Amino acid sequence: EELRAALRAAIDDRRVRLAYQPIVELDTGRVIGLEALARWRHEGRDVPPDVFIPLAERTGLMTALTADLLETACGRLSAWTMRRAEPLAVHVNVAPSQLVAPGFVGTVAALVARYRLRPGGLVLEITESGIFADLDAARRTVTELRQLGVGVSLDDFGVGYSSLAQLNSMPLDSVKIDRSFLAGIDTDPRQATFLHAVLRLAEEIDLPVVAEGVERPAQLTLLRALGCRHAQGYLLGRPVDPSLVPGLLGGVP
Ligand code: G
Ligand code: G
Ligand code: MN
Ligand code: NA
Repeated sequence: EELRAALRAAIDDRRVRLAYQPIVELDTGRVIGLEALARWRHEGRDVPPDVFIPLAERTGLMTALTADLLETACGRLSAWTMRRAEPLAVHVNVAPSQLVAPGFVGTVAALVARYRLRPGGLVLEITESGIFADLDAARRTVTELRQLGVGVSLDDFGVGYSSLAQLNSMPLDSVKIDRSFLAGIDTDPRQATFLHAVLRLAEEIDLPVVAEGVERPAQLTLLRALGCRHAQGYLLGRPVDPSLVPGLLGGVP
């Protein structure tokens, strides 16, 4: 209850921050996207998102938090792309409840207009549990988002229980392969075979893939050999403060 009040105040004062982790095109090494990850410092320590995101969900703060973080991320995106020719995407995680919340698409539409976001500039990361709570509602929302030029990526791909037929019926732009699929690929041939199968599957249904959780050079080598084009992970870049992002983009800070 105390923590909830503190979180409420932090949202109201816009003190929940975003760190940005690069998403890299493996062929060129270029940063093509940034995943925004929420960070909250409370009484001198970082409260992990695994704690405050579920707290916000449980206590009715998620709509306010999501609106605040989306606003922050879109503002940054707009500033970072102002004098940039190459496309850049900022990915924002959207909790399952928000995807089908009344007013969500309207909130996003207002930001797209206000910041004049380019198509594909904003990408929302959703999870299978967000999709399957209400499949029809989710499909409608995803369709509307795409009409606004907002990308939709399925996060944590492979760990859920969705049938491929259901996934295939969702107009997604990409999938992010959960890092558990990469964990042992450089030491265990069976894991590598499994990842290969997941990559083939995504290719089969025409979905671009981002591999998550690349920590070691050997994983990167294998991903390249398997034809994976985009990846994210500590080896390629940790989540950083927004002030460091222009440096990552190769521009003048
Ligand atoms: O860095 P990492 O510890 O940031 O994040 C832990 C978990 O919290 C991940 O599953 C991530 O998707 C989730 N998360 C981080 N930021 C946000 C956010 O802004 N919104 C939502 N819904 N989840 C987030
Ligand atoms: O659920 P989602 O994929 O949004 O979660 C992103 C989480 O993964 C964040 O907590 C982020 O800090 C973390 N993360 C990003 N790269 C790596 C990595 O290379 N290794 C590990 N263990 N975690 C990572
Ligand atoms: Mn994510
Ligand atoms: Na993920």
